[in-house]
Amino acid sequence: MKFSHLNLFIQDRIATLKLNRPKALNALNKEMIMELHQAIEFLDENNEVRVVILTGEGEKSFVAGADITEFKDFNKEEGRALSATGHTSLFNRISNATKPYIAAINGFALGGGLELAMACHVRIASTNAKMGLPESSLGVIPGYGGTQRLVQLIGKGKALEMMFSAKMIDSDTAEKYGLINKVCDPEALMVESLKMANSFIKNSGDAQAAIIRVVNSTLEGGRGFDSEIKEFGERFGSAEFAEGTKAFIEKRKPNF
Ligand code: DAK
Repeated sequence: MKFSHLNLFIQDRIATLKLNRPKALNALNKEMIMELHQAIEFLDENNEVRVVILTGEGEKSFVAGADITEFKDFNKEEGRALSATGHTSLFNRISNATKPYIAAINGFALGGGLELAMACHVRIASTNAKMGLPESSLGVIPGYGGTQRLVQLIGKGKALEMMFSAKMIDSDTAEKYGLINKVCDPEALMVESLKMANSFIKNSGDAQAAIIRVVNSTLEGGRGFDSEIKEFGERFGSAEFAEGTKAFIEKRKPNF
């Protein structure tokens, strides 16, 4: 398959899906979300592929969030609708995939980028990675499942601290919190990810698909996710959202 912002390689039953928009630190725009959706549909139906590794091109960034220039002018309805579409076409799609997804976090994983990594089933990060949900610094909230999946992974107290402070944490802290499964040197990231993928391939794919369904039957969907979509849309009408996104574009601190 050919994409503008993604590279897909398949070898020895492992697919590597690389986000490729390095000049914008792989920020997720609409086109990338659509391409990721197409790639996931294709990989889900491809019986040759047993595990998918999702990573970013370059050494600096996995995904530095949703593309701020694209959503800055949205109104409430556009924000709510795009959040709902993102949930179903990408984030929930990965979380409910029929095979394991490993996020290989090679640098910044911020906002929608960390939400993408959290939608994957497991995460390995390089020592230079930085993770955070900075949405409240833009006057918005995590809108792609982050409010729910961060709490599930690291617990309410630490998750709220990360969301309130909008600060990034390093890989060692993320490992201590349980946000990631493993840390390694940047040069070893793909080797370690392939090692983990191979350890999964040895076991039953049918059983793994069933494990994903059963684990997700209590953790995915439900009122928390619906409430996030609704509240996310509400933020788009606020003066603080206008100030937060304007400040980012003007490369200054917001005045809340
Ligand atoms: N969007 C657009 N462009 C981005 C970007 C982003 N998220 N992150 C970086 N870039 C661009 C920068 O503007 C810059 O472009 P040029 O100025 O060169 O044209 C280029 O990438 C390189 O970035 P920097 O020059 O800033 O690089 P630094 O090393 O100095 O800093 C950084 C790296 C990652 C700390 C910094 O770039 C940064 O703070 N980036 C923004 C992080 C962030 O706040 N991300 C957004 C989180 S909020 C939605 C659903 C969900 C969401 C939104 C909408 N809908 C349903 C509508 C989720 C929102 C988020 O993800």
